Amino acid sequence: MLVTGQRKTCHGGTKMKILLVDPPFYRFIKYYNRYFPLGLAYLAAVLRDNGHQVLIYDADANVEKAMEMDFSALEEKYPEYINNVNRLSHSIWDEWRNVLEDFKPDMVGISVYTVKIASAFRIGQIAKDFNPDIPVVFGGPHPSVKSDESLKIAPFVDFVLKSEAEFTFARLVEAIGKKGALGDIKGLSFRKDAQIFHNPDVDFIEDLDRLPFPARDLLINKDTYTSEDMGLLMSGRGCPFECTFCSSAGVWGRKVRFRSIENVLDEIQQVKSTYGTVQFSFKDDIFTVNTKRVLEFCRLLKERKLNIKWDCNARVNLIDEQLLAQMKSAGCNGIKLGIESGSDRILKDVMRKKITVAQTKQAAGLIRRAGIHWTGYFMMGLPSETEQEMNQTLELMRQIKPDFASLSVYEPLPGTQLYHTGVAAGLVADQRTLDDFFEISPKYYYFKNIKNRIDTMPDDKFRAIEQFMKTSFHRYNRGPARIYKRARARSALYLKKPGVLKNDITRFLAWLR
Ligand code: B12
Ligand code: SF4
Repeated sequence: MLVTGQRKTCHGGTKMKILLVDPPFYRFIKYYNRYFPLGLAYLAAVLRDNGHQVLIYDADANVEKAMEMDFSALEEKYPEYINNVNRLSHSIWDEWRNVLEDFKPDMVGISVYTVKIASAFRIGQIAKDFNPDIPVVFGGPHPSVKSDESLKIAPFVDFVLKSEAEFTFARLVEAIGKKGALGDIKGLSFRKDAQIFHNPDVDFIEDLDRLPFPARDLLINKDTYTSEDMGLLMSGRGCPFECTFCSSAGVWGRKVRFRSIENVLDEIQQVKSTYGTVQFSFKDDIFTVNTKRVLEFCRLLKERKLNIKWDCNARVNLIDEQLLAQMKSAGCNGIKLGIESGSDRILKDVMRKKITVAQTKQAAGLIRRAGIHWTGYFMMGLPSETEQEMNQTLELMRQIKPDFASLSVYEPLPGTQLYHTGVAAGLVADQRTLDDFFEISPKYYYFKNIKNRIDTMPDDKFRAIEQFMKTSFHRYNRGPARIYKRARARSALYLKKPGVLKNDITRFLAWLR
């Protein structure tokens, strides 16, 4: 494969221009989205350390003023998303062509989440139209478990790097530059002479402190993010639980690995001094998975006097009074909990969530008493779930009164246990064609019968319940008590950074529309 514009690096290898892309999704439907691609920023940092010239194009950062915030109506916009993906003259695709033209990359890497796969394919296709010699690499949660499908159906995808990919990507770039062997790069899948090869799985990085800090400075549009946007970070990787709907293990495995607390605090300090960030958000699957470590983190954070606010994901069975008090006094102003269901049968037999409704109620009481703003994540539409069980979920939400309640409708994510059970039961389509992804709404990607996504009732009945639940959740969140609590949780931030208040008001008005 011929690669354009290569030069020698100071290490004697071949220096490449690598463009990393987060495909557009929310932007196509004008929804609020300010998450910078943390995974790509990690990859970029390692590639830069290896002497390559790297840029990150976050094609999904929505910098326009008119942003939609009603996430309960998001899925209704999916057909519009698919239409826009298929409109090759769309301004976002022109923007992508311009980015290619300006940077002239030697290689393109694309981050792929299942919901965004149509966009990811389009990004790859346009890159190949621009220059057929550019290798296109897929990575991220979706291809980590669907590498074979991606390579089979998309001739413009050359390589897939599964799971954690910082060091394997650097090795792939080196192998391509030197025209070296690909067979010993773990986690790599590739096509050669029309045949697809899958190398053995990656060895996870044991010592995460070996990783450089994410290269936020390599985001093409870094000036369009607020200081708060830059505050995403991860203190550890992996989750030991085995919830049947969740795809965490496909990326990180089951063993939890932690960065040292000093390393995490150094990153916080660096981001604060570079971007003025005072609100951080931990994206670890479960930040409180090791409660002793969290207590130590809180102690050292206070000792360093970094004076920041932060939020994180936790689990109802992994919080207690002492922990919450320490977290609060160290600046924690937000906790997100997966509540999922109001039915113990669904929690136990279908989700294997290893929590009970009683534990949830107890945890809700603890957080309320601790005075930390909290979000509850709920889910409906699981296989075998009845109308009565869906009602129990709504009832539980009203009883435990989270400060914000988020509802998602179950979809079978590749690689999850429920996905495999669904395939065996004939409810899940294991293979999709390229055309499928450009035609079907992302809501139904792997459902076999898109006209009936649940096995306990006819589709029209399910849709009516779904609509009722979504409206109920949305109304609940718009209640004055909820709005007041959110503003109160962030009031210290407003004093530190009046700009945050302005942004919140803009978002709030968009959400009320
Ligand atoms: C923040 C977050 C979000 C943000 C947006 C993230 C974004 N940039 O778009 C919000 C809140 C909007 C969100 C929404 C949703 N999310 Co989300 N989210 C996360 C979360 C918590 C952190 C993501 C992150 O930054 N990770 C940290 C980085 C370091 O990891 P990473 O991105 O996976 O990157 C690593 C590898 O995957 C790989 N890699 C990634 N990209 C590339 C590219 C190349 C070229 C290569 C070689 C490698 C590579 O290398 C990286 C470093 O090792 C993850 C869970 C988690 N802890 O990872 C879930 C997760 C990504 N979300 C998930 C889901 C299901 C959703 C929703 C569909 C939920 C819903 N029902 O509404 C929506 C839809 C999102 C959308 N439209 O894009 C799933 C994705 C599963 C899948 N198969 O796609 C995850 C994994 C959660 C889970 N455990 O199931 N999410
Ligand atoms: S849902 Fe949460 S607790 Fe369950 S496996 Fe996924 S990350 Fe872990």
